[in-house]
Amino acid sequence: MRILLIYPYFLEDRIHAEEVSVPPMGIFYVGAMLKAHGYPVEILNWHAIHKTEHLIEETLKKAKPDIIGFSILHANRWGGIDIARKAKELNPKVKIVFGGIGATFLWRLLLTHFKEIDFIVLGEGERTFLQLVKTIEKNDNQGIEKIKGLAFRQGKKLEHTEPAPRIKDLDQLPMPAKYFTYTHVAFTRGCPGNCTFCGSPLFWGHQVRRHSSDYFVDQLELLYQKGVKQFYFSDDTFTFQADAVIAICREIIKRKLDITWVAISRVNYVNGELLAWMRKAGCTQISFGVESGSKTIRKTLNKKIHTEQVKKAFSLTQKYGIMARAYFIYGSPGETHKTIQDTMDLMLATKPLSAIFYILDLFPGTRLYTDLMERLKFSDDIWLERVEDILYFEKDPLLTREMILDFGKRLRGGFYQHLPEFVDHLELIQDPAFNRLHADFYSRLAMTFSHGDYARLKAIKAPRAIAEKLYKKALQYHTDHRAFLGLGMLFQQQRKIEDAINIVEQGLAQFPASFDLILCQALNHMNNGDFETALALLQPHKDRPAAQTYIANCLKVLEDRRQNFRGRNLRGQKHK
Ligand code: B12
Ligand code: SF4
Repeated sequence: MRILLIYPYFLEDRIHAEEVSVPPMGIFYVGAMLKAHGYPVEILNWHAIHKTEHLIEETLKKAKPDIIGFSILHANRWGGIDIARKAKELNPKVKIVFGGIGATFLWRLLLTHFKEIDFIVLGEGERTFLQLVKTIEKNDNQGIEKIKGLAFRQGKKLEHTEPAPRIKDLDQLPMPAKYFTYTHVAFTRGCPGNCTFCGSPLFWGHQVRRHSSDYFVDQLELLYQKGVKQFYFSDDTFTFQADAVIAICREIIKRKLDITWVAISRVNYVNGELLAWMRKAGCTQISFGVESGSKTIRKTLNKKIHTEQVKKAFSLTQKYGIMARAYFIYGSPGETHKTIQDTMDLMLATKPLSAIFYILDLFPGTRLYTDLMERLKFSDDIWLERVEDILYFEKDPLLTREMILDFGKRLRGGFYQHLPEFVDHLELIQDPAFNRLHADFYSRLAMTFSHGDYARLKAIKAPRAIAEKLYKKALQYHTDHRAFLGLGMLFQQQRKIEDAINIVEQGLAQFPASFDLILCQALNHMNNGDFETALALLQPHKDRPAAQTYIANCLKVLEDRRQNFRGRNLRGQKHK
């Protein structure tokens, strides 16, 4: 049995490509389950394959799969359908299986209208898919009906079996890191929340299941050994069980895993002790769903959090030097200029250093969607249109596109306008044990202003001045490689070459082996016209491609100078 697992493409390009470029974590779990049972599996991240379309056919022809499983989030279902169609054209016998949150909630529609799909795995996929593969291998058509958590066609009828019981002990799942390398990991499944716009509650259930701390850290360690240093913890509410998270943090520290990670949580699931451990174990950012400043809208969204909890969680998180990121949603039922002002007020009170503003989206499997469907009397057939998604306001006569655009502009504008104040307002806990971490926090933040997202946004005034201030703050706490380099590069951009040389010199005294600092210093000297010093710095690194270009530059200039000098001398001699 040759099995391919494919993460298909979305229809629209994203401004932030990283939102869609990483395959969902689940595809690795499903793949690991098959590998552990001896099946050859290949995972294809085809989020951008439509840009080189010929590769689809070429790859399928070469791989000759017997089964293809697709990981479907709602918005990439058309990519899955297109690829499935092509695969069936090439080999009508190939079995096409859709799984994932987008397939689970639309299984009827997908099986009714898209004959190229043979099976849909409903919900948690590992066990059901394994059983399906075994059954297909045995050619056991009767066996299909005994597999729990499956939907399929039988003649003209659609069938679905009873839901598969959720896996109680997640540690029983084969560890994906033994077979694959990836950066997104999840400790838990399920969320204590029950927000009306979110598909997670119905998909995963309300009971939060989790791995043991050891399994989770073993996974991190395996990936770390394979070279992964930055992780994205994908849990809905990573900090759901504080003691388990603290155990993870202790273990990361004990095993000396030099990693950084970001996580998602709810404002009512953090406290000082927990945040301190998280920071010490490498956490750099926590994203919190704040959604709206209007209590009425939060109620409509069933986001059970209070304004005071939001403020407290943000100030506490940032005190420990963890970037607190706010997710806001606008364009919700009942949204008006007044409720947008409420959101703005909450944002001003919360002072996040990062904020993402989403327009409320309609997803099958959410209460918002089901309620609206009942109220407006439409059916799942709306998804037969070749669109990625439908935004809530498109279905609400009280909201117009113009209003939504204006809301978004106001919120984003307000955030960028006030961001410099939020930065000034930062107050970190004063504890020498955190000095090195605080330096790291400030220099990371500075970097977003000097070279990252904030550097590119016109709406933010004087980002480089903010960066300079932050880099200097970092160095007040501790020597920090990123701060030396960042300042060096900033000064270089501003043509303050003497300042740049000074600060990089200080950096090199602390980090003499840093090639980045050496390169920066070499450039400083080149900018100063001192090519001999630059060359002397670069020569020991002549094996590195980045050094080679500059070495060639220096040699050329020095040679030209020599030639000129000789020319002048010769001309001078003739003159005499
Ligand atoms: C972390 C996260 C992100 C992260 C990382 C995403 C990633 N690629 O890993 C970021 C921030 C980048 C992100 C982006 C987006 N996300 Co998101 N995200 C999540 C979140 C919180 C966790 C995902 C996760 O790791 N789950 C744990 C793993 C184990 O589950 P899994 O991947 O679903 O896999 C299991 C099953 O689905 C199934 N399965 C999956 N694939 C396959 C394949 C086969 C063949 C089979 C048989 C089974 C199967 O079996 C797996 C194991 O049991 C979920 C909510 C949730 N809890 O699921 C939302 C969620 C998936 N995201 C959502 C959305 C809308 C998005 C975006 C479209 C947002 C945007 N505006 O662009 C993008 C989509 C791009 C993308 N590549 O994911 C929605 C999806 C709704 C929908 N019906 O499609 C969710 C459900 C949240 C919500 N609002 O309802 N997301
Ligand atoms: S939005 Fe977040 S808190 Fe609410 S149910 Fe979904 S994952 Fe949980």
